[in-house]
Amino acid sequence: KPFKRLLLTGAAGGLGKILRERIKPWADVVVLSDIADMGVAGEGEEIVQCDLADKAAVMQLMEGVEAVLHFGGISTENTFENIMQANILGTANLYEAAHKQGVKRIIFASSNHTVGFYRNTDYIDATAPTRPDSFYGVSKCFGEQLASYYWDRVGLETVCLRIGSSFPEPVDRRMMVTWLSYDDLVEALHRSLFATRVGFSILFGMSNNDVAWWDNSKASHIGYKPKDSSSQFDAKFPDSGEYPAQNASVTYHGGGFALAEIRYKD
Ligand code: NAI
Ligand code: 15L
Repeated sequence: KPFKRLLLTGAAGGLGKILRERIKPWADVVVLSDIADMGVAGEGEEIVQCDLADKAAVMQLMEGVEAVLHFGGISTENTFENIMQANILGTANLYEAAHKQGVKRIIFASSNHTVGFYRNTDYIDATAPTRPDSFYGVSKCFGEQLASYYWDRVGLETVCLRIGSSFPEPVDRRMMVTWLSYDDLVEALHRSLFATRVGFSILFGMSNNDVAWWDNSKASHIGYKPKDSSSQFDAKFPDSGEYPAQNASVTYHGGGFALAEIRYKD
């Protein structure tokens, strides 16, 4: 198998549970980590329950690891204080441990909320300045900048996968644009892990949907080829063709995140 030890953080989460089954062929041992319970380790799995904000624990977690799929953290808007611990401090601990342990590449589960304040009439590529729509989005921008720094300074490679909406199917009209099927998520991760050279790259994680807000031409070296399209769900959203909509929750790329209250602390 290509890797001896591959680490997946966020293994107890929605995407982590899907990936746990799908990434087994990529490594002799998949190290699964989360702050939450992950059940019993199967064949070829090791389970390490820890808080990413705990630097010593993350250092230990990283021993012998060759590559990381970093999906752990708070995945929607929250207070700044909570986001700071899990996503900002947690991601900094992860990068420092990865550097110290000689990890070659990290795939960072970034988010469309790094650019969530662009409007549904904007079509952007990876060179567009970030426009986060939430503390959550700001924390993902921090993660991306940290990845850029570790690449330039010590040659640790990262693909920042700016995931749109990765769920079994779109649940609203906005997700007809932002949807990333689970199969295409796995394809994006596979290409990102095994492309010859990625340096610091940004890849938008979306399926081959009829309407797109994001242009992946700057990431052609990764070779990501989505196979699914949200068009298979057209019947659920018969007015999708009328994009852009006049509904506030789809005014911005980030949808409702851009409209949420600012909550600094609990
Ligand atoms: P999720 O919330 O289901 O999973 C996140 C996991 O991280 C949870 O199991 C949680 O226990 C764990 N976690 C939270 N704080 C932690 C801490 N301090 N230490 C260790 N583990 C901690 O979210 P989901 O949907 O599985 O997303 C996974 C990743 O992908 C997240 O980083 C999210 O921001 C990102 N993402 C997901 C999108 C989606 O459409 N599902 C879209 C864009 C980004
Ligand atoms: C995200 O970043 C979240 O993790 C996910 O729960 C969805 O809200 C997704 O973005 C989205 O924008 O649909």
